[in-house]
Amino acid sequence: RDAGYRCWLRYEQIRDEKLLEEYRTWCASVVFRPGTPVLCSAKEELIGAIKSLLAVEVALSASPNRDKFIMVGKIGSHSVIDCETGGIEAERLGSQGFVVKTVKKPEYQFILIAAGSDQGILYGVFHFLRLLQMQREIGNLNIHEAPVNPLRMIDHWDNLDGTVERGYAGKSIFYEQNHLRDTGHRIRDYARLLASLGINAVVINNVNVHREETGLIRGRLSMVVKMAGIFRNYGMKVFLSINFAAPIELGDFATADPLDGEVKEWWRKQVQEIYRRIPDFGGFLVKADSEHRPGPFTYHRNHAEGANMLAEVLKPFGGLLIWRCFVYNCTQDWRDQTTDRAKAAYDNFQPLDDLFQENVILQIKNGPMDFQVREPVSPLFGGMERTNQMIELQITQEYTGQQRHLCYLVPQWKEILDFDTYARGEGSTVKKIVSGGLFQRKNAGFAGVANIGDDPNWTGHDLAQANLYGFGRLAWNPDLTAAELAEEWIRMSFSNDQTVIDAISSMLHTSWQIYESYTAPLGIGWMVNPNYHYGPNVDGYEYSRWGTYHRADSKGIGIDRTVKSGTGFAGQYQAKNALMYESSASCPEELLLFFHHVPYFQRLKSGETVIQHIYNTHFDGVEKVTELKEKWLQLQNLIGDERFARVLARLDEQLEHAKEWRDVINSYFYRKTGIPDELGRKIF
Ligand code: GCW
Repeated sequence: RDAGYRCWLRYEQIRDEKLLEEYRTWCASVVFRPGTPVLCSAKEELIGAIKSLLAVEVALSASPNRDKFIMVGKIGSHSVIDCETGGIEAERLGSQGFVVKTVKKPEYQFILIAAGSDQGILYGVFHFLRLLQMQREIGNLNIHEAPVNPLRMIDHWDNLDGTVERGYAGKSIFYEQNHLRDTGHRIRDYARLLASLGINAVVINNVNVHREETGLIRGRLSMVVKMAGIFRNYGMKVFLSINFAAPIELGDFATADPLDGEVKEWWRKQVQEIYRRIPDFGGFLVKADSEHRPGPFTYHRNHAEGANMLAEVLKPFGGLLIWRCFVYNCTQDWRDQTTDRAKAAYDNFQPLDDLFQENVILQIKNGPMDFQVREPVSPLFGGMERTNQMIELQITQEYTGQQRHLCYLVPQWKEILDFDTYARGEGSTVKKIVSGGLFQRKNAGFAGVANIGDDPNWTGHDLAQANLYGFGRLAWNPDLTAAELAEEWIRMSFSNDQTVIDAISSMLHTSWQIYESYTAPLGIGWMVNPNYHYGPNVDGYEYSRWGTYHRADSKGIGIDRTVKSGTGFAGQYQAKNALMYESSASCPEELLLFFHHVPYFQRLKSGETVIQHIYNTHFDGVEKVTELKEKWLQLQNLIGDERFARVLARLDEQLEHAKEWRDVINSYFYRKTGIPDELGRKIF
């Protein structure tokens, strides 16, 4: 097995003799009576991990028979457990929280892992194993945890033919030639990885639902049944992306009008059959009227009418209907300077606030454009108080180096989650909106577009595993810091050696800004090769129909999105933010070109002009990649497996490619403006 395969569940044997002894005294005896599949998964994980970490045989029993042990069980299942958890209100733990606690009695001492549900126990076990892997003290534990976000979902853009849209780590681990791959063990290992983070929902097919995938709700339902079986054992519900025009495409109807009674009846029948075979089915995810996907617009119905029809059908079964807000005009004329893609989601959905059913959740991309290296937060967060919302983040690195460049995205996500929308005054952060807390909504949460494939190490770039890890942990608790998450991930995936932790942490922490510095400047985005979205092409999207322009000429660059003289996008925010973005003096500099068209000679706070900033950051970015590589080289003898060489190869590629970015961008602006670099460096 490839050293990258186990990710953060390596369970590498602990070398420190003292620690080993200490851990063994607690862990060699486990009291656990697993009665359900989820509890069996928890037991297997716990026993397997202890054996591997501590090289010890584990005695499993139904009741205490030693003076030190681990006790796992549901609150209400054992008098010893109840005696210790009596004071904890069920409310505090919720339906998925847990307790991990060291209990010291005169007769015996034990570590208790308890919860009100099977899922909670599974999460508690993984939490405990994280402590062991990180070599933490376990003699005085008193941990209570409950997830902040109700829905913690991974979205797969996998197609049945085995391709993965925007996948950079090989083929789908699920499908091949329209069948399930014979890799039940791999899907199970994937489920373990996700469960260890607290993920509780998985969308198993691409939001672009093509012909074959349309049949997943009917002819191919048995595939879904099998997948649901694997994920269920790890506490996850399976969701399907559906084709809004399925009533037509599966051959029965001439219309998919959501207000047509027969169409609704048709959906009801499909849903009934799905729930007959998968009683805990999660629900549907829908990309409608977006990038040529069908939707309610065809029938002059709005998104609420489209979503509610499906929601009503799912409701009796407890299903959710997740509706994406990625709706914009993808056939824009580039000459048209009044249409603004950034405004589209808000324009389409904000007027519908209050019209959606209770089991509908709007899934909103973090920014108003599309997962660029830098964007403002979508103004829909904080703009719809009476509608369930969840945030969609892109773990797969479509626009952030495609897992060939190092780009740790957690710092970016933290900025987004901590952004204050001011919807209910100060402190109305995005994280409080998507947790459901701010507007008291129970259906809310996180979705992340998966970055894994069938590469031996799951993510292509070994260090890209940190993004999946960070996403899942933030979905559990968005208050965790980027530094804490990096450290956890490094300790578990690589080593507890401080040199390794320091070096990789510093690489991760600087990587997003490094990537930003040699790609599109000051929040303008894009400048990539069309379709693939890899590699520099400043005008790649400039004269296209996708609404993604930079409007550079010989004098200036940027989009005027102000209310006063531009597209008016800035006005979609609550007053305080709208004002901040409206003026180029108060607009955060990293977003300057997103909101303003400015002359190249405009000065930034640093004193440098915009054009000089472009040159400087691009030269500097390449230098910084060299430093990344140097940091990694220091670890040669500390990471003794194929991961070392593999990451090194990616860093070499990144370095070459960063030079390409630097030279293409700098040459473009030098030629466009004729303004030389003040430092006289080589520009082509
Ligand atoms: O970013 C764009 C991608 C498409 C994707 C789309 C979406 C799944 O380039 O590949 O389609 O967003 O999010 O729907």
